[in-house]
Amino acid sequence: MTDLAAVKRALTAQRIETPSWAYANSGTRFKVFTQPGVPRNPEEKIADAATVHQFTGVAPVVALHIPWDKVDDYAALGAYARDLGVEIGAINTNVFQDDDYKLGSVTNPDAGIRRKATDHLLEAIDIMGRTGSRDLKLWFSDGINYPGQDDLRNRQDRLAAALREAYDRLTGNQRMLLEYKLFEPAFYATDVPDWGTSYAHCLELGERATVCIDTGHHAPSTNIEFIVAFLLRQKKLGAFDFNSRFYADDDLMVGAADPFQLFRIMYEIVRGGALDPAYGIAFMLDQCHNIERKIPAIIRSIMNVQEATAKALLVDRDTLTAAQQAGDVLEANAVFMDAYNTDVRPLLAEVRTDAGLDPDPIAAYRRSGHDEKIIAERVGGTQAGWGA
Ligand code: LRH
Ligand code: MN
Repeated sequence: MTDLAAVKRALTAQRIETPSWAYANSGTRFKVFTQPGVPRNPEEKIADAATVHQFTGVAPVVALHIPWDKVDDYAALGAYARDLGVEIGAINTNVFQDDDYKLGSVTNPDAGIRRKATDHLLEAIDIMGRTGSRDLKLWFSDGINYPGQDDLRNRQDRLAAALREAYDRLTGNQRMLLEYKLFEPAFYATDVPDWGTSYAHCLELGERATVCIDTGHHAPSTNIEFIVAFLLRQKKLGAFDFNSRFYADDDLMVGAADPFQLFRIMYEIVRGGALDPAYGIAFMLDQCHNIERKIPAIIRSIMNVQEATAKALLVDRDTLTAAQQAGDVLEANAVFMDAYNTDVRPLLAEVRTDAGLDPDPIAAYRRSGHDEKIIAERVGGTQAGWGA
């Protein structure tokens, strides 16, 4: 029988990290549609993250992206965030927007360009020391567009050398999250294309290096929950970049395109004993709200993760295990689907009420008039986006 009090405690303790860049303008190569009220600086992005935490109670950490969130005083930015009730989380590097990185950053054939890219990784580690962040999050757009364009093996050697130099610079509780992505912007071979490549580099580096799974970075119909189960068993899963997609790296609200997949992923997390923040997995969102209002979209995304998590926690594990042991295929699947088909919204409303929050964060946010307030206040200046 499922212990409902334990389920509620786990949901109350859940922690989701929101990305500073999701509060800013974003788009596609076709168009970036700007919106009124968008932040103009890292402080306003952090203020929006604090607003999301105020209405959800489970998002006290905001990830930064450098140089999009470049400031003169990162320690002061950390203090500013704490004053608003949030912590600065992962520091994301950016070696994908500089002209020098056309043929690669840390994998570039040119040693001088590799040096420049590696120095950026080291700069991010220095920033972590000032913000008190644990996570260095690395994603490399590095890759090639045509067979023969460069040597696949040499590029891996160059990548390994840069990762090693950054890894050896980590101190204290700092760790490295190595994100993979099948393609885009490279369209023939990406240097960290899949979980296996990230995992192999992390093994080579050491225990501080773990894999980051971005749910939008796989070939269609990839069984992501298998990757989760496998990496948990190897103690090499460090983080998620949650979003959802119908086609490629669409970066839509997590759970919007495939709530069943999100449930299956969260079930492997629960089954692996990895939901508790103490386990150390960073559950981050990595999304782009190109046409929808950004703060309510992130609140909705967090609610989607909470709903998938609540359903995963409600799986009757004893009955499931008994059916699995008995080889009772239909019963095992039925037990699993019972949890998925459970309406957990009343349970989550209770959890929020117990935490002193409005049971419906979206309705509460709308009633608050906060969107209208930031639209009225944030006039002038330059809106933040994916530009530096
Ligand atoms: C790459 C990615 C990566 C970030 C960027 C904003 O597609 O998922 O995690 O650096 O988006
Ligand atoms: Mn990502």
